[in-house]
Amino acid sequence: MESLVLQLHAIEAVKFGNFKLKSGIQSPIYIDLRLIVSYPSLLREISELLISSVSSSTFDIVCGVPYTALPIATCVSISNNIPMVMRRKEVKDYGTAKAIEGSFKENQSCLIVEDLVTSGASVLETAAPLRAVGLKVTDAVVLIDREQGGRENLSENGIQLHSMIKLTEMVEILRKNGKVTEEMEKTVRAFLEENRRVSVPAVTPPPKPKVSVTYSEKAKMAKNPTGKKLFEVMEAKESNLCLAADVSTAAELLALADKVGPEICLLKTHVDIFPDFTPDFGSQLRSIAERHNFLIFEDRKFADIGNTVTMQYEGGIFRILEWADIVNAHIISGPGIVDGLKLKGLPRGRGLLLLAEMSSSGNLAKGDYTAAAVKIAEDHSDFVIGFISVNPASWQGGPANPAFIHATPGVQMVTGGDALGQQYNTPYSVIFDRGSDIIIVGRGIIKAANPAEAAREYRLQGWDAYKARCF
Ligand code: 5BU
Repeated sequence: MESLVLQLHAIEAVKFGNFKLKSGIQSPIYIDLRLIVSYPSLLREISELLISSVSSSTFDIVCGVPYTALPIATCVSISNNIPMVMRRKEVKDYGTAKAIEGSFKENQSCLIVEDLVTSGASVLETAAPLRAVGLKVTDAVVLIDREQGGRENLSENGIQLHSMIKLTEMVEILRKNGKVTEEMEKTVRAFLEENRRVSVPAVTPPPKPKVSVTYSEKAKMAKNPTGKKLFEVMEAKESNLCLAADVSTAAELLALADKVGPEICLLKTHVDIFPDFTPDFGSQLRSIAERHNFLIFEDRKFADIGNTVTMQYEGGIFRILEWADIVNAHIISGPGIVDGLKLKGLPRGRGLLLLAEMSSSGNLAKGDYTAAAVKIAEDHSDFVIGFISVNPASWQGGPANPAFIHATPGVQMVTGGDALGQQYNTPYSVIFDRGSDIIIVGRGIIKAANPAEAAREYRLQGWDAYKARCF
C-alpha cells in the first residue's frame, strides 16, 4: 500500500493546496485518479487490489461510477471474467436512451467500483439506476475513503463500503516518506475533523415505466374514427408495424403493398416521389388496403398556414384527402394548421398525426416543442390521433394520453444510422423502452432480399415487445 500511495503522489494524483470538492466544501487535499489511465501497471495494481477486498465470485456484474472508475471497472471485469455494465451519466433523448448499458438479468448482483468516496453521493447516483432496472446493489469497492461520511451514508442505503485506504493513512504515509510536512498532515486531519459527515442530497430513483394500456383499450378511448380503427386493426392482425414504402415507382409500391399487406397495420407513402403517379393510384392502393386490412398514411408533413394546407390536402395532382386515412403535420406554424386540415379531414373521418419528435440527428423537435405538440393534440383530440414520436417515455409525465397513438420512424433490427442523419433504434427499444405504439420501418424491409419475410420478422419483434410491455 505504501508503494501505491507513493506512486500516486509521484504522478501528482494527490495534491495539496486549497480545492473545492463536488460537495461544495473547501479541502486542503485533492485526489485526481483520472490520471491513472496513463499508467497501465498502476491501473492494474489498483484494480487487483480492489477486487481482492471482496469475494469476486459473489457478484454477477460490475459497474464503475463514471467516469474515473470506468477503466478500473473494465480491468476488474477483464481479469476476473465478470461482465460489466455502464451507467450513462447523461441519458440522451436520442439513441437508445438507456440509463444502464450492457446485458443483465433482473436480480443479478452488481458490485459498484469507485475510485474515491467522500459523502457517497456518486456511488448512490450510480446505485439508483442500477436498482431501478432490477439489479441488486449491496457492496461498493473504493480505493480511497476520504472519511467524510461516505461509509455511513452508503450503509444507510444498504450498501457496504470496502475501502483500501483511508485519507488519513495516505497522508501519514506521505509524511513518513518526507513528501508532506507535519504541518500539512495536521491541516488535513483538522479539516477531516471539521468535515466528518458531508450529507448527501436525496437521490430520487428514475420513475418506473407506467403499466401499459393495451391496443384494444386504446381503441375504446380514441375519439377519432380512424384512430379507433387503427388500434382495432393492430389488435386484429397482431401487428404494430407500419411499412414506409419508399420505393421508386407507384407500380412497385402497389406490388409491394400486396406482398407485405398481411403483416402491416399501416402503410406509409411519400406520393410525391413517384414518376408514374396517376389519378387512380389512390383507388388502387385503397383496394389493396381493404383486401389486407391496413390503413394508409401519407407522410406529407404539412407545415404551412391553415388556409394553404386546406388546398394542399384536398387539391393538386395528388388529392391526398381522397385516399389517405392519415396525414401528418409539423406544428411550426401554430395550431391553425390543425384547424385547416381538420376542416377538410374531419368530415371524411380522417386522422392527423403531429410531429412531436423526429428521428434524424440534430433535429429541433424536442423539449418545449414536443410539449407544444402534445398540447395542440389535446385541444384537437377529435381529429389528431397521435404523434410521430421517438421517445415518448422520456416526455414530461411520460407518453401522452393513451388515447393517442405514438408512431416511431428510424427503426431497424440493429441500432445505427445512415449517411444522411437518420438514426435507428430496434423494435424492442421503440415499443418496450420508449413507450411507442407503432414501429415505422422503411429500408429495413424494402431493401431486404425478401421484403415480405423481413416484414414478418419486424411484425413479430414489434408484437413481442408490446406483449412484454403490457402483459
Ligand atoms: P427508413 O428507410 O426506415 O429510414 O425510412 C424511414 C421513413 O420514415 C422515411 O419515409 C422517412 O421519410 C420517415 N421519417 C423519418 O425517418 N423520420 C422522421 O422523423 C419522420 C419520418 Br417524421
